[in-house]
Amino acid sequence: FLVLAGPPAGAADLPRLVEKDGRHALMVDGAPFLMLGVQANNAANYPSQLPKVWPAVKAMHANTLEIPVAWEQIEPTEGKFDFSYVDVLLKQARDNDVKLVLLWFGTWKNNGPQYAPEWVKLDNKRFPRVVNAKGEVKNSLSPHFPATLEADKKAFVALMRHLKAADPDHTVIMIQPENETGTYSAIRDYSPTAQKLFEGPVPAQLVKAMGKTPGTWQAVFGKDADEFFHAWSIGRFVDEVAAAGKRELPLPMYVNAALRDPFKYQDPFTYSSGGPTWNVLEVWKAAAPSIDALAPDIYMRESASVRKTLEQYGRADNALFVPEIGSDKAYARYVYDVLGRHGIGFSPFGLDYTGYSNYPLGAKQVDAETLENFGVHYRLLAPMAREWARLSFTSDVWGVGEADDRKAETLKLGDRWTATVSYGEWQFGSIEAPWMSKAEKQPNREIPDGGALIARLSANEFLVTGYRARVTFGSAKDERFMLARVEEGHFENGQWVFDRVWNGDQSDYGLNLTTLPQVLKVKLATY
Ligand code: N0T
Repeated sequence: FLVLAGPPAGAADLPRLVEKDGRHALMVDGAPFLMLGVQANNAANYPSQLPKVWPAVKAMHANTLEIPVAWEQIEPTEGKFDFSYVDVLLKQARDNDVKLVLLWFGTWKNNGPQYAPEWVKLDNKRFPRVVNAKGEVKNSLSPHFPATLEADKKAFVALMRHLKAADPDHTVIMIQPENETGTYSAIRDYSPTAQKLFEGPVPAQLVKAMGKTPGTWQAVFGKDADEFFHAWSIGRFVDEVAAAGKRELPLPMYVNAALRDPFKYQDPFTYSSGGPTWNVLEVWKAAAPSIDALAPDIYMRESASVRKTLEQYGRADNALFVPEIGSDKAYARYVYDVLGRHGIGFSPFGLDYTGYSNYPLGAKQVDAETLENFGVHYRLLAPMAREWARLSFTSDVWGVGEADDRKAETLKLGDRWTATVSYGEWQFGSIEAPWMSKAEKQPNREIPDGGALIARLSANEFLVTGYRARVTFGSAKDERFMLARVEEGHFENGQWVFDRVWNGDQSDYGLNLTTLPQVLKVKLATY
């Protein structure tokens, strides 16, 4: 027989973001990967800081570190590149067995070019800034000048070319070109160059994608014209940067959004206008086909706002990925909402020991306890991360984090079964005895921290896990039903290992998921 050549030895599968039937998977080493991430603080991007980063990654049981690569550090002098930090980072990530997501801090970092080299950010003539409607020059660079695009693109391409050579095993699994693009206190650029474009026709690509008829921006989009123009212009810029980088090394690339109010109209002057906020997702999709996902940075605390945001960004044509979420305890349980909606990854921001905390957005301080708020969930999920990612890509999954009102929620598991997830109860049912104090009857925690996940294994079988929640199954059709078998086990090297059967008190009053790492396989039946 002829033995046909397989992939060349040493060339690992390239990470990819794939979609099937509206579900998504981040493929890493050829299989779906669940990213249990953490983002380092902003100025952690130096070799001196890395020893303060890895211990936090480890303590949280995270499998991926998101960390910046700054334009100013790789190209301090135009045309002279220095990848020494990137090389140290790659080596240490491998030694720590942690995957990387690199954040390209270039033309836009929270709307401004602070992370661009001085030869860029101090040269207004060559790299013009946005001028707002009042004629004020803002710090944000304008997306309309080819010199800016070419300079950013050249540096980003050099980075991707370097990665191609320096990272054959793909320790780097995703790239975020730019960071929270857009402009604060200007809806768009009103400079003469921009104005001329604004008065011209809307590009055919966008007209078609939005189902409109051709015309000027004002004629086609009315009151949204200024913001859509800025979003399109930044989207096109970022797409060109990403596409050029992908020609070197086609890693998955996503962009992150500084969010606007998820429910009601917000004046674009008051948020990062032009970034991928929910109202311009269509514009960004049309402008940036090289971008694999548009992703929300979540710093809203209310569970209703978080869920609304997840609903806006988790779409059949957009993988749900949360590259930043606040670092304090109240945010941790949202990992269950994200995964329950087929999310591919989750990453609290700014958890390391470099000595910074972004309160009031996140935690007041970063210490072992802060890390453990996320660690309790990652410790549970890490051993089953691959299994979960596979189920999320190929099957039905559900999940909720404890809502602000602490109330029980009933999930519909297809048309035959339901699961009610409840919190703050004793394991032995909801019996109230005369000797119980009021506080004992309602043993709620100060901050909601519970959640549960369910995945379909077959028509009547489900995988269940969670933290400080009770899962009570039911029949959606009022059939007489029972838990035929509840197996507790754990995953070892991708294999299910049976530990015991839960029965009697352990299952008569619902399945109580505690602070222990519990994973169950539940078989439902009727009688
Ligand atoms: C985030 C982070 C970092 C409700 C803030 C959030 C990170 C960037 N920006 O620590 O700077 O690099 O992506 C902006 C949140 C705006 C305020 C929202 C109030």
